[in-house]
Amino acid sequence: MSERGALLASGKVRDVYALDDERLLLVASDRISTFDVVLPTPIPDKGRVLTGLSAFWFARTREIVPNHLLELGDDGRSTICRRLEMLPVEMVVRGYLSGSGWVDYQANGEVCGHVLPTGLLESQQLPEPIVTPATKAVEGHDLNIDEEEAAALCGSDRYLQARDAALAVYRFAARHAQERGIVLADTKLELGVDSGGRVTLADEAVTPDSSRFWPRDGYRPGGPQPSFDKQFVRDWCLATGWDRTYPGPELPDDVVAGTRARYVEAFERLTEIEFDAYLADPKVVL
Ligand code: PZK
Repeated sequence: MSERGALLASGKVRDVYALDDERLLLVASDRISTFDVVLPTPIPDKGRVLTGLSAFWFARTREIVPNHLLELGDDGRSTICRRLEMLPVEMVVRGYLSGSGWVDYQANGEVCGHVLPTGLLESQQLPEPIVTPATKAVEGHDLNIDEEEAAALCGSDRYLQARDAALAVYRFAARHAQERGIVLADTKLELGVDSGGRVTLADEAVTPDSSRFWPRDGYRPGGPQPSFDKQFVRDWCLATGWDRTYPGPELPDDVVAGTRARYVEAFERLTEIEFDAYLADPKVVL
């Protein structure tokens, strides 16, 4: 047992430690994954960008839904969080038709039981944002379910509270992002229940790793949109002839620098805070 506590869960790019019965330590690394493979070369400060953005959204949505954030670390990449009883489903909120939503829509005109208008294009904005729950399977292989199944897994009252919270957070963040030149196509939110029974937002929130961010300039429905943060790295990796299997290619310095610049640009556009100010004192986002 280290002073970080016991490792509770480990993701591809971050770790969770149990500090005590009530608190967790979340640590975001600089690792980057593309096509579900973690690349051997880190992107400096990527973990800080994601931690800072999450803390920014938690601070600005706390009136909409309570969240698990207790303390933002001086290193900018770790947070102390309230330990929750996590819901067994992830809430994906989709404002645009992309990814598995587009795949499912093409197959039967529905996404997780939401019947959508006919004739929608890939990446088109939906008439209203929808919640498409998914069960937490092996990472990168979440299984979409319909809202009836999600309600059965969570309890219908809890499911409806979580769904309403997720929709409200998406609407707030999508409007904020749109006003700053970024389309928030969709976002995956994780919620839990605190010791008082309150549905509470957890994990990271509205980061480039949990969401699709598209540059508003150049947004054209009718095909896939370039990812704000990862397109540069994806294009470079594929141009090497990489077959998308482990291990991925090592990144050259210019690709590392270009990718870091995109993450920092997303942070600065969304927060309107200079990233150097965040590095000097992470609490500026709160
Ligand atoms: C919790 N994860 C997901 C997996 C990660 C994160 N506040 C909380 N209370 C209880 N459990 C969790 C949280 C949060 N957040 C979330 N696992 C446990 C996860 C792998 C790596 F960093």
